[in-house]
Amino acid sequence: MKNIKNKFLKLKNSSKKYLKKVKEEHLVREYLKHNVLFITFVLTCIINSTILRFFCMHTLENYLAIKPIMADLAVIIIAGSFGYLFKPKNRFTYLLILDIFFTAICMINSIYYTFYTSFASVSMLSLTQYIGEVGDAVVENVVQLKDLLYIIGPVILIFVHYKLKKINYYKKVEIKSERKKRTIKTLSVGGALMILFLVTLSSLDVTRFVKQWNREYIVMRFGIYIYQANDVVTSVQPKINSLFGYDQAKKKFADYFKNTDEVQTNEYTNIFEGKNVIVIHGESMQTNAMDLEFNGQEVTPTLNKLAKEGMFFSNFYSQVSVGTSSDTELTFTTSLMPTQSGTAFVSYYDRSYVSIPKLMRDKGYYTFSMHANNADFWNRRAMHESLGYNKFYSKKDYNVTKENTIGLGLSDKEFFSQSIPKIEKEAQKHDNWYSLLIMLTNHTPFSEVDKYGEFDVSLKETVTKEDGSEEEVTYPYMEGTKLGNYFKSIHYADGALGEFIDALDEKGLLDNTVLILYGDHDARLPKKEYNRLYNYNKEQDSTLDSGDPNYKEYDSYQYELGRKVPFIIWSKDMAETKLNQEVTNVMGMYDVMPTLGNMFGFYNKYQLGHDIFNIKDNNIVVFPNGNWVTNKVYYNSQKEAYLSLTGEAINEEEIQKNNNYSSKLLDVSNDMIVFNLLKEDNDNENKMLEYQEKGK
Ligand code: GP9
Ligand code: MN
Repeated sequence: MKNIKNKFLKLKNSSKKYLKKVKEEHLVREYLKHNVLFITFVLTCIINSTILRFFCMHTLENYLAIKPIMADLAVIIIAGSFGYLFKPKNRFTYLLILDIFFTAICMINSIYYTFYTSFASVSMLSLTQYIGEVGDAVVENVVQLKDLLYIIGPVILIFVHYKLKKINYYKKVEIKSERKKRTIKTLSVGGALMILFLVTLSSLDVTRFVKQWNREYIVMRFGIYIYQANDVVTSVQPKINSLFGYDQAKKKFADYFKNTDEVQTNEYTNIFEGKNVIVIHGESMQTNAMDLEFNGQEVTPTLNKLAKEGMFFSNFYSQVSVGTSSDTELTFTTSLMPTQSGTAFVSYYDRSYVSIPKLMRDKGYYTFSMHANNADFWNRRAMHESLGYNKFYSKKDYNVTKENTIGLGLSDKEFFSQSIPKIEKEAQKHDNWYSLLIMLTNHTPFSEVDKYGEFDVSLKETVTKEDGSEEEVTYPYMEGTKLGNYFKSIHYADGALGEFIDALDEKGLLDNTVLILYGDHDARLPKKEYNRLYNYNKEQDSTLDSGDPNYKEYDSYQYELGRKVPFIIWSKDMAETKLNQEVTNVMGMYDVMPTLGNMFGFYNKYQLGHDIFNIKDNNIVVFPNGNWVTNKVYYNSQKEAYLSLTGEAINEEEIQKNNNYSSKLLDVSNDMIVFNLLKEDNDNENKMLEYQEKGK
């Protein structure tokens, strides 16, 4: 301790001395005098990147954000520092090239943002059609004066250089032997700034950076230059991944699917043939919320009603990796698993997929998706096309204002109500249609509680007092907790869903329609709050002691198994039919495509899941991290531990067999995406369709 104190004092003294020296010897003035060109370079680049953020994201918080300035500055200084290695003339050329490069990044992003309200990605360069789109728009009105403003940066640098040359500045200040020293000193300043920036990052910043799906967020935290560098890495990585191992992957793939040719039927085969479809992507909806009531009020009355009247899969899991929402979309539509690195939506959007919308399209359906968020979130603009949606209604098709926004974007109630006329229009134009609506409001951090409407999550009890009179006592219970806020939020989303179904019915849009709803993933809420939920000690407003006779165990297994999400198939007239049932066999998102395929009459030879009505209690749900669950056992691959779900002893051989099955499945799935193994099949199929078309 004493040691640390001494060191601290030493550091304090030496920095004091240094500051004194700086003051006495006018070091700042001297530095400025000797580095005019470099300083001009730094200033023009940092002003450009700040202007870019200023034009794109107009909130006070964004204007004043220090993190992106620090990051941009560090990058500019580090890159520019190498200029000192050159003699002045070449140094100018070097800095000018850098300046033009940084300016180009700002300009391209500025134009891209004007058009797409998001930042540019080099991976999109292969999408020529978008360039075409942008090209047309450029002629019309996309390049605005503000996008040209950035050019002033390099112009100033050129101007300053010639001015300096004129007054013989370089000859006066340049000392050849100092070049290396100046480079190292400048590099160290840039490096120190970068370290300072890195330590300010939160874990959320880091995960968002890795996922690269919310580009605005990354630019706001990491600055435009780091964003673009990260974008290049994420765009190039899939290309590198697919360079090696193609032959082996192809062989494994052929082996895996060699016995899956025959189509199995059951009592639900073709039961929905010809029906229209509305798929609802229920953001962060968890099954455990459906079982709960607070003071006699259900948390999710709409979901409960749908589950009661329709087909409810109560032992159902999503299978997401870092791609969360987008991973679920992938697995739902293709019966493939998320990729082992990156996310399919961002890194592998240009692969060939066999998907529900494509197969429905082959059956004559018109397919469209709807999400009132930025179309570039999770790269949906590109990926929804790859997945076979004819049309994607995104933020630009909705009226989004400050008033109707909650959390990430347009509130679910508004989203649904503005979607109705769009669905109506499509329904009038097309005999058969398939749609996907992606909800948004029930998204972490569930903090805009005042916008969710009234839903009390306290505990109210009526007690009889000594004099016989009754009094209502309120205990805080889940009020003020994150889990409590989640219940308020999902209650809001559930209400929005209820209103939507009523409105659809009023318009007659439910008459020949099947509604399919899934929760996209769990809400990732703290385990200890579930402990409070299930073990509330109202007298002390705390959690019951584990020794208490009423204590219900909620360990990490319970928590992991509690991540179930609802999956419901519902239509207006289903309550009286054999379809009205609860399916309790364990099922995963990858089983949806085979199960629905049988019901609607389409088939994907390369599905990884199974029709739940064929596989029944023999099913296994594999998670991207290698965990898996069956009706009998849950296996955690990180801990290499398992839990029997029936109380029966578990056979080690079975664990081994399932581990092998899981790792094979995950490998094949990953290879299919990375090496684009479905391309040939799809190409052949397309040729077949063209041939049939021509033959008509
Ligand atoms: C983004 C939304 C949320 O548009 O779908 O994605 P998530 O954070 O849940 O993956
Ligand atoms: Mn989600």
